[in-house]
Order: sequence, then C-alpha cells, then structure tokens
Amino acid sequence: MKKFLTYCVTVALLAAALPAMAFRQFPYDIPNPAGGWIVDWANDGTATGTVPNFIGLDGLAGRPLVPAAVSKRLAAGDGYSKMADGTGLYTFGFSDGSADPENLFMERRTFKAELPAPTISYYEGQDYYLTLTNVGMKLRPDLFDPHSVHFHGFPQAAPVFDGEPMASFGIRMGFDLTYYYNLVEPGTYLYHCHVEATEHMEMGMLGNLYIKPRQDLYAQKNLLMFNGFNQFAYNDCNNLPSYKADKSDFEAPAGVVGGTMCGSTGYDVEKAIQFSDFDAEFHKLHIAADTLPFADMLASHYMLNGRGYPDTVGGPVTNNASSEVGQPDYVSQPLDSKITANQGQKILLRLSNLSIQNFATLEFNGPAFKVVGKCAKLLRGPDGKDLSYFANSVFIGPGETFDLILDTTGWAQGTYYFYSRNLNQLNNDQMERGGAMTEIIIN
Ligand SMILES: [Cu+2]
Repeated sequence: MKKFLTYCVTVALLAAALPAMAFRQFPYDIPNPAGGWIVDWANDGTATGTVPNFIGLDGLAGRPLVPAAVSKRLAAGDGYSKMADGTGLYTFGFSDGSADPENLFMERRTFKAELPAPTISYYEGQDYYLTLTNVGMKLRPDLFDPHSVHFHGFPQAAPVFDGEPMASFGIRMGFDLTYYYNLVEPGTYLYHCHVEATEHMEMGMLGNLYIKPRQDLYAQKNLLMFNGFNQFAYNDCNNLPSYKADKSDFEAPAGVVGGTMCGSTGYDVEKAIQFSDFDAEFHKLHIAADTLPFADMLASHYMLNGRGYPDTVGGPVTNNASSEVGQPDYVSQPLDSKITANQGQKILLRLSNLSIQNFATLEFNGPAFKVVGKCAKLLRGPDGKDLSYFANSVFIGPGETFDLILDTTGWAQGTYYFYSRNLNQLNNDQMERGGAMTEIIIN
C-alpha cells in the first residue's frame, strides 16, 4: 500500500512538474551544422541541440527566420461541420496538436476534425517531420479505421511515408507515425487521408499543401527583387543556385541570376483555395452506422475551403455539435476563401480540387488571369519556352491543382467573384445562390 501511495505521489509530482511539455518528434539523427543534434528525444520540451537557421537567414531586416527542420503533429479523428445552409454534418478530419502537451493530447484533439485540414506550407529544402496521431472516432466507436497522410502529386521517394495503405500503412487508434519529407519540388499540392480513401475523403480528410520555392529565400536573403518581387510561385529565374550541402547558405550562382522570365511568377498576396463537396445523405447515414454505397453518392453541398458561399467570405465557422450530437461546439471550418488586395497588386491563387466526384470549371468575372502552374509544375517547356497562358476559367479535375496569377493593375476598386461555372455547384443543397463561390475585394 505504501509503495502504491509513493507511486501515486510520484506520478502526481511528475505531472505537476511538466506543465508545458509539448510532443515534438524529431528523429534523433539530424545533424546540426552548429554542433550537436536537433532533437527532443527525452520528450521533455528541451532540444539537446538547436535547430539551425536555414541558409543563414536571421529574422532581421524583414528577412524570414526559416529553420532547416520543421515539425508538426496532426491528430486524425472525427468531428462535425456546419454547412452554409445550417446543416450539421458528421466528418472525419485532422487538427493541429503541435502545441498540445502530451498528457492532454488525446483529450484536446478528440472530436476536433477541421474542414479543410490544417494547411501545410513550407519552403523547398526544409526537412519536414509530420507526426500523425489517430485519436479515434468518438461518434463511431465501432469503427477502428486507421488513418494516414498522403501528399498527393508529391515526389515522395520513400513509399513507406506515402500514406497509400497498400504500399505503406495506416496508423491505428492511439498510435503515432512520424512521416519524413524532403521538400525538393516547390508547387501547389494537396493532401488527404488515403485509408479507405473514398469514404475518408468524402468524410472530409482534405487539406491544402504547398511548397514555396527557394527563389523566395535567395531573393530575401540577398535583398534582391526580381521583376519587382521577392516571393514567387515557382523558381522562374535562370542560374538560380542550389543550397550548400549543410543548407547554411546558397552555392555561388554559375551565372547571372535572371533571364526574361525571371520574376514572372512573382506575387504580393497569396491564397490557397480548395474545391470540395459533400453528399449530406452519406454523412447522415454514416453517423447512423449505415453508410450509403459509394456508387450512389451525389453531392449536395459544394465548398471552397470547406464552406459554401456566403460563409466562404465570413469569419470562422463554429458547428452545432453540442445541440445536434451532444458534443462540445468548436471552430470546425477555420479558413475563409476571401481574397483582399490593393489595386496594382498581384494575387497568387493556389487552386486544388479535392472532390472525389466532381470536376469544376472555376471562373473569374474580371480581367483574364495568367495560369502559371499546373499540378505543381511551372508551365514552361523543357527548352525553357513559356507555356503560361491567359484565361478566365480553369477546368479542374479531382486531384489537380492550378496556380493562377491575377494582376490587378488597372482594375476598378470593388468586389469581384470567383466561382464555379457548373450552376448546380452554386447551391448549399436546397439553398440557392451559395456553394463554390468567393469574393475578391480590391481596395
Ligand atoms: Cu482516414
């Protein structure tokens, strides 16, 4: 008995002594150029080495502080969303628990699925460690589905980290996996859970993912502007040097960093927007453990970043979970799709389609935009020929992405619309004038 009491007191003291312990799982073998290791192997919130600044950037004079290695911890589980017509729908999804102490992780991350999933955005050259923890399905305790993270369209060298469950594996309830990504190709991608993908993607396990080019860091580090910009959709300059092996700086360029297309993908304002849709009937049957056959799916709610218009341009959406399914309300759809820019600025739109059923023709009711990238590739031929083009709409299929640049020079101030031309997609189920539409505000 005394032993047991001692044990209890010890556990209580330990718990009290580690109040802000956050789980950040870096594998232990990342060499730090400054010496030591980048690691929190004891999981006590203290790194045994420091994470080096990337390519010498120091956070001073407006230059970003970009660490060589970055990590995030996502939870995968269930949750609840609110459509623009007020309908509450059961969802699966991810939420970001990077800042949560280990001992509170499950408690804080259960039933917190967000639509879309937390955005993943880093720089070319960073090492990225993404820990996924399966927190289980609170409203479907009969379901013991694993989850995974799949970077769609991403050049993943190691199949084990691809998330496709036959070539790699899913993560079971209560377990973690730390995925490793070497971010070598900039561009706009998307990510989703790949376990029983038809079901888990229809249920909402969808996220924005994009990798910024090293040209941003090269320009910002050297205080250079290309075509008037220091941030770009892609590496579009000739002779852009690679990183040194330890990533402490760039190699010396082999020639003049420039060229006629240098800076052509530069932008001032950036927005990632993902098209998706839900079949409300599937979600309603799902919570009743009686799923609809996939072949009968028919979308009822069309969304940009997890919301239908007019919610696409509003503040964070909180669900009705407490009144409808007896769980705490939370911010289920944190991302808007509203784009705001000043006259003359360039807007980079990173578009993706994560529907499992529908193509979409996304259209803009203003001057033509320039399509500079498709499926994470700069539109340029192998001979360097410029293959970008001007258009007023893009036809985007499931799993595809586009990078559009809207040059607002000469535009009148006011509100413009970006929307699906498929008129059935401009509804929130029975509520007309909604769906896949958002606003671009020019000040
Ligand atoms: Cu899943």
